Amino acid sequence: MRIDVITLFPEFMAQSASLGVVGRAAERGLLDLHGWNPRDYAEGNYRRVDDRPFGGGPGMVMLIEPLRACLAAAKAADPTPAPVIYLSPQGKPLTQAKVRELAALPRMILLCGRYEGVDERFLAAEVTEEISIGDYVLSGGELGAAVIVDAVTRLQEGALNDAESAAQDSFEGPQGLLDCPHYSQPAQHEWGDVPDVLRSGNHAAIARWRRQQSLLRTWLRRPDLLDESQLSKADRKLLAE
Ligand code: 6GU
Repeated sequence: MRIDVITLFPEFMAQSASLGVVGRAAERGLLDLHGWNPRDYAEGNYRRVDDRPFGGGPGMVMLIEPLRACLAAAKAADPTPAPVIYLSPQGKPLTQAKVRELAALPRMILLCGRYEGVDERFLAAEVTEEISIGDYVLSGGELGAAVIVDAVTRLQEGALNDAESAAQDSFEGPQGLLDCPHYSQPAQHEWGDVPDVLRSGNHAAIARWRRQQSLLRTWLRRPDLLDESQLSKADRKLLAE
């Protein structure tokens, strides 16, 4: 998948995409990430990318023309059509369902705003959709873009070493449940012992225990994710135990 990121801080994206699962996916050719800096498309000695807002008030607004030229260059670099996604707290909250939808695309363009925002006329003319990563304030869209890059990259075929690990992650099951607890060596520790069932070798019992833990955790921590009417009879029984 190709991802173009329009940002005043392309180094930020390059850094976050060079490590771990995302870095390895890029090495494997599963992710083709490109940074585009509007400043490189700004005119004049000062290469201005922002100016004061009409009507007054604090902060700066990103100008139409450098963004327009930058986006045009990004689009022209590859013929594959791509949605233009603006990262902003006014956007639709990101969900794993949305991540799955984006991960299936051949390409997308992520637009990171800085300062107080982007001239509304650019957004109206060029942006396909607006996405938020949560109800809190960030200084710019870069962290949101990094979140999307990570989440969609791990869903690319061959990005994870153990194909199983994606399917069992939180939110990835058919019911979108939280993950179960995990344990490793030592089996006995001053902070507690590993549950016997995980050491029993009984794979059916282990699967049942894990499913029950996922259900319980989701019910306790994120009841908003759990639609009990949608649970299977077996799941409802596990939750009631
Ligand atoms: Cl995606 N961008 C910005 N700039 N602020 C945010 C956000 C995104 N999500 C929450 N706050």
